[in-house]
Amino acid sequence: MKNEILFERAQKVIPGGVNSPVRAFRAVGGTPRFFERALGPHLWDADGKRYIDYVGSWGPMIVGHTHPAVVAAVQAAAARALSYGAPTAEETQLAERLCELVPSLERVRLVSSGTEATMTAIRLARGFTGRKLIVKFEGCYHGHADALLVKAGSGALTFGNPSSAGVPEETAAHTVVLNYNDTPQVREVFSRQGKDIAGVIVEPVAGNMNLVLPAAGFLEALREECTRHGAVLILDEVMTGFRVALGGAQARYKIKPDVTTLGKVIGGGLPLGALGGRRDIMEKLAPLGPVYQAGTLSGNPIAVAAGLATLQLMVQPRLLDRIEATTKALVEGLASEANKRGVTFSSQSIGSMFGLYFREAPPKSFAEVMQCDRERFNKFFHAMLERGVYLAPSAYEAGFVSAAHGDAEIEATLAAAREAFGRL
Ligand code: HOZ
Repeated sequence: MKNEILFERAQKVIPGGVNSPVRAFRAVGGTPRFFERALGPHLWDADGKRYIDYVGSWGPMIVGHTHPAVVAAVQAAAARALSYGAPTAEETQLAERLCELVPSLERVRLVSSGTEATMTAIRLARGFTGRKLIVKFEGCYHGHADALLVKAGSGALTFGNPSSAGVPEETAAHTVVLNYNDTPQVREVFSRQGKDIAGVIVEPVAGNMNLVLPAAGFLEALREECTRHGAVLILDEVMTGFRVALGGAQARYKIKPDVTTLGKVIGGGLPLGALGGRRDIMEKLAPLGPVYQAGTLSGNPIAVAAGLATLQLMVQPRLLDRIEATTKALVEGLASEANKRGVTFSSQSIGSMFGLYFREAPPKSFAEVMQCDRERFNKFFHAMLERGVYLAPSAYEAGFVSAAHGDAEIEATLAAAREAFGRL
């Protein structure tokens, strides 16, 4: 009951009652849960109900909620200062750690969100090449900067506004939208417009139209065409960074981008993003170069402390392998439960990210994602929620597992799924 009361009150002062659209539950219907605390793999809502969490704050909580080492680092940092608006040694330490883990990063700039990182990366690609066109892929979501809200995924897709109102046509005209995994189309566009393309931005594993893996040769083709035509290849690893592999999806797929955008995990649950890449490109950023970017809270000491502590936990031997195995057990278990009950369903995972699809096989394109049965997803979502499992409230989001999820959570989730599939 308390969730309902809180939602009603929120709607009187916050548009839609939420500060980020997907949270409003409009895609799945019903009342969003208002959370009061979280620990390890669990969340507790305002009514005191406990959930196994597969959203993980949309990705950041890879070591589990309120990990004692992260909380201690945050408390120690907060006791020293909340913000300086001036450099600290820890920012350099975090940049060094990122360069170590992701070898394509020669220089790193810390910002406060993934959106800021991608927005800056686009400006940088344009400033570096002196060109205007940006290539993106339908269903990929790169935050909410104007140039990137064209046929976007995530909430934009969920609510039927993949190209947002308020983005001037003149801005959208400089964004070329292609089909994810359509290599011939990429080649064709580069052969026609290659000399005008400033950069290509892509989620190396798409996680904002559910989860779609890159087809063999797709990322390689992007690399080749960008190199051939002098365009900047931007891998948006805000979601995949440290989830698909410790070195990001780029390590797993062996693709070296020119620029990488990061967020989520690198802030350990606090607002932090980053962009990094080739030195000659990154040094076009102010104060060294003419491409402007700034932020009062950039490199905030508390966010940096949370990020450093999280990455310190992530480098423990075999931690990622363990989360990957847990994620696999989850998706295989779900598919088997669906199968036993004759429900048309498929699933897949990579690292600690997963996708659930109400269709025969995992989709390979945006068009195939659109073929998933949304109504069935919504029913499944609510049946799971009732049974204490918190999935993303949209059929177009990837799911996330943390190091705190273990056999007990997987078993409990599969027990809930057994009943949920039975009710579809
Ligand atoms: N853009 C996020 C999902 N891909 C949602 C963020 C949120 O609601 O917090």
